[in-house]
Amino acid sequence: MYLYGAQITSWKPANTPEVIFLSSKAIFTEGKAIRGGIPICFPWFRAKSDDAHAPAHGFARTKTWTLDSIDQNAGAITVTMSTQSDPDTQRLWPHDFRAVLRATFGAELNLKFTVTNTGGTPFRFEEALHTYHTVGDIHKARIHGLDGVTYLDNTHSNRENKQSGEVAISGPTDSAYMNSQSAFDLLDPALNRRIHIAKQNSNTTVIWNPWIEAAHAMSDFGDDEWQQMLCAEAANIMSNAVDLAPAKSHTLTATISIAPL
Ligand code: TA6
Repeated sequence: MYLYGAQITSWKPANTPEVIFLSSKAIFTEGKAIRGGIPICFPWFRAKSDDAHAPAHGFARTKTWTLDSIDQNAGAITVTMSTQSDPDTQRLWPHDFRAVLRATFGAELNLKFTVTNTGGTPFRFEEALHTYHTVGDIHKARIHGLDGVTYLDNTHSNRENKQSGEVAISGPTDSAYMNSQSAFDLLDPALNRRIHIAKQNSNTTVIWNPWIEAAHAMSDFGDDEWQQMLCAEAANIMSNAVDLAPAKSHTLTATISIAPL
């Protein structure tokens, strides 16, 4: 886990391969997002709607956070990091906030991302725990638990669709499942495992795989790495964005656990 972006890049419980994917080409340079791990997207997702020059996915992932505490409890380690508004963030987003990530590494990986409005006016924000999962073979992987959910397909200008059955990845995939709080499973026959993702206060689930062309176009991503990763993100984006009144807080929680298939 890095202070840079409060970004987790590895979680490997006993007796199972690494759960979190990190690109072999990831760049660790100020101002550049780390390719892989669990980037925190905040306070907007993808491009900023009113400023095409603003950094994609907000500024939280390219900020250096503060380490608040490390606690050990019942065989698990909880790391708490925080960041807040400053003149740089104000230039991009004129609001006062404090953000805290509380990450508990144990038999499960539990993430609590809390945003507090420390200013005097309400604000609206988007957020995502943009988790890159390691998969054994993307062609065989499936997402179970989104059947019947409406999603916006970002590979086709956010065209609306309805999920039927399990999600299979058979090409470039960038889907936002809206108004969905339900838990879901990433089924991975190649590694004989099920990654279970439960979430609270998250109304969007984003599923992303760049596939071949986009993989080639990313200099910080290996040309063939699209076959070994899948992003499954607990989020609140677009019509699920969060409105926060002054002095109020919002906590998005995601809990990742592993089981045999
Ligand atoms: O979560 C999916 C997504 O929003 C895609 O649209 C794609 O752009 C991906 O994130 C990666 O974004 P990045 O800014 O890290 O290259």
